[in-house]
Amino acid sequence: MHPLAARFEKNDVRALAKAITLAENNGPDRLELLKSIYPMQKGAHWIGITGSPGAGKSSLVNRLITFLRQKGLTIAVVAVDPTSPFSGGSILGDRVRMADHFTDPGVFIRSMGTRGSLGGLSRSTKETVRVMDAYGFDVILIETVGVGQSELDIMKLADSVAVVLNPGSGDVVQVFKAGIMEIADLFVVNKADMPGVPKLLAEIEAMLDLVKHDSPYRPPVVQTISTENIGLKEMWEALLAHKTYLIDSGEGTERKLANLKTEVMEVVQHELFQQIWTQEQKNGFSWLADLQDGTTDPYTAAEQILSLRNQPADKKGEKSEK
Ligand SMILES: Nc1nc2c(ncn2[C@@H]2O[C@H](COP(=O)(O)OP(=O)(O)OP(=O)(O)O)[C@@H](O)[C@H]2O)c(=O)[nH]1
Ligand SMILES: [Mg+2]
Repeated sequence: MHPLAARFEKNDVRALAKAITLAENNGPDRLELLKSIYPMQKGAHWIGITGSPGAGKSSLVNRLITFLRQKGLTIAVVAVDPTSPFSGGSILGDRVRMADHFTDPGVFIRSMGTRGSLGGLSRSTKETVRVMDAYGFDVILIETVGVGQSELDIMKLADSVAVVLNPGSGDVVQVFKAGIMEIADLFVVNKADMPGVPKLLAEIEAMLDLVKHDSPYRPPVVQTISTENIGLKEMWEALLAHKTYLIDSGEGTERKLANLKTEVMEVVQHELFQQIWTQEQKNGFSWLADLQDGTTDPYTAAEQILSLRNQPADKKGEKSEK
């Protein structure tokens, strides 16, 4: 077993933080760690929380943490910011907002940006969530702004996806266009203290009639005012009901298998890229000069890189010696 994983059993939170960093930073024993972690997972409820910027996702997460802590549950949060290469901006706001929980050992918060994930944000998010699950948190909340394909991919890894909408925002059209509708398991009408709630509710129902008319599961809609702790109980009950549905219908198993397939292919893609990158770094990107001279083209160069990878190790040695 990887030494960091072994320290999980003693509830060593520094080992948890280190393990996530190792998973993110492509350390040499990254795969060893992840292999140790995988069977240690305890089956936490993975909950995705998505919605437009400023919809109140972080406020909801923050209040939900307090609510769930009162029930004796432990919670980990991954705040993903795919739009920013640096963990600044809105994540900084989240950190401040979630600071209430900083001293609580039953709560662990981690923010992630695209930095370090080499374009595989959904893969690295999944690895982080798995590490958190192995550590033993009961609930894992994954917050991300729902704007693009990478966010959609991230949300697909969750057991239950909550989409946060606001009255008077035109959110429904956005959600529909972005394809989020299909992956939503719960709609949260947050800022229900603002005008326009009945209109938004009608829009959501109309959209559900269109998209989910032949689906065995119709996502429920709950109203919240996160700033006043209103609707959290209903939100939590809806999430629990969805988890029960996943188990009873067998859909949970199906989803997990589909996700595993994607995950393996993502890992292959990532590891292959890492190998080739290392190989080319060693060879000093030797084709670059030919490209500059115009004696080769990007496609031939790529072919040569790939064929070099397929050569037996001894031949590779010969090549790089010359
Ligand atoms: N009136 C009202 N304001 C709210 C409610 N929930 C959140 N807000 C406010 O909305 C603003 C945005 O809240 P956040 O929780 O940061 O929203 P977010 O979705 O996490 O934002 P990003 O992470 O930047 O996308 C804050 O000023 C909150 O105080 C609510 O129920 N009612
Ligand atoms: Mg936020």
